[in-house]
Amino acid sequence: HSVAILGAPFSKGQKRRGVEHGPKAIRDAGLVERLSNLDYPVHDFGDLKFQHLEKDEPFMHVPFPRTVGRANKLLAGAVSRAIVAGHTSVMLGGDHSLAIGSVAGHAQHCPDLCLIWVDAHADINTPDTSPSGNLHGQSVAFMLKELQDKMPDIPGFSWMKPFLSSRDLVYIGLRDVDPGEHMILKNLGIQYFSMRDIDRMGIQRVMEVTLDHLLARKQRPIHLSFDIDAFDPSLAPATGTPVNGGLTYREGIYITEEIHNTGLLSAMDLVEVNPVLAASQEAVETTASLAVDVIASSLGQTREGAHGVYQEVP
Ligand code: DIR
Ligand code: MN
Ligand code: MN
Ligand code: MN
Repeated sequence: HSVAILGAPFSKGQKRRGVEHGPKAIRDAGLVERLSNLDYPVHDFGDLKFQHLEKDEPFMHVPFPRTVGRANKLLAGAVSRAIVAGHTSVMLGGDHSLAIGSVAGHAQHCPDLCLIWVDAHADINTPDTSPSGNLHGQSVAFMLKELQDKMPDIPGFSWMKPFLSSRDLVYIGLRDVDPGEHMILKNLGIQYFSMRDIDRMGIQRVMEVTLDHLLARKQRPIHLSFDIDAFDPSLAPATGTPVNGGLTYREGIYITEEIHNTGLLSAMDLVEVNPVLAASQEAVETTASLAVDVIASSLGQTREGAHGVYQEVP
């Protein structure tokens, strides 16, 4: 199995500048070299080239709808081609609106995929419930079949249709959920683990229930969408919407190790690394190097070490 790295330097799903430099920061932290220690080929396909639109009027209070829609259409095609070519797709954001295209592209060839969303936020607002209007807080709402009649026709998104059922989604790390989002989570009965749930159950039990919920009926491809702000801001300061009380390093890596161990990870996103918002170069490097650890661990780097199958005991 091989890995495809797709850079997505894009920031119009929210209003702060800088998150478009996420892919470069993550590569500079040594991503490709770290993945070359694992035992499969890594192809870095470079950065996608997103088009700038001269005129893109807001839809209701949602900014840049056509720009975000078009970027995600391009990304969906790239992810879909990577999956068809037999790669595990690794998308480097960019803001989290990019998950729309990444998961949609993955679903084109894996319609039975399930989605694990690791984030401080639920990103399940509709334009009506969204306090900010920002599309990076609405990504999941575009995907869910159950929200179809709550989603207006937003310009730029006619290329896609909702493709995911609410029972095929699990959240981990939530601690900043808007009132309208909480209503959606409850009404649709979506499985989620807030930071409070992690405090109560422990991350080991959280992962057991997560994987059981998604995989007990049948084994199917996993899409992991990892927002770096799921981590505590002390570990990931360079991000647009940090929220106190996040995942520890060990909780984050345990999540990705367990996902790797299923053998079912088929595509992932690592989003919201924003090098411009860090207080220092050190803060940028801390955050980007954490992102590299998350990706490497998702793809099989272990903390206990590993020896190759053909290696002899000295
Ligand atoms: C908020 C923040 N719920 C919104 N969302 C963020 O704008 O919809 N997502 N920051 O990552
Ligand atoms: Mn997010
Ligand atoms: Mn977030
Ligand atoms: Mn392995």
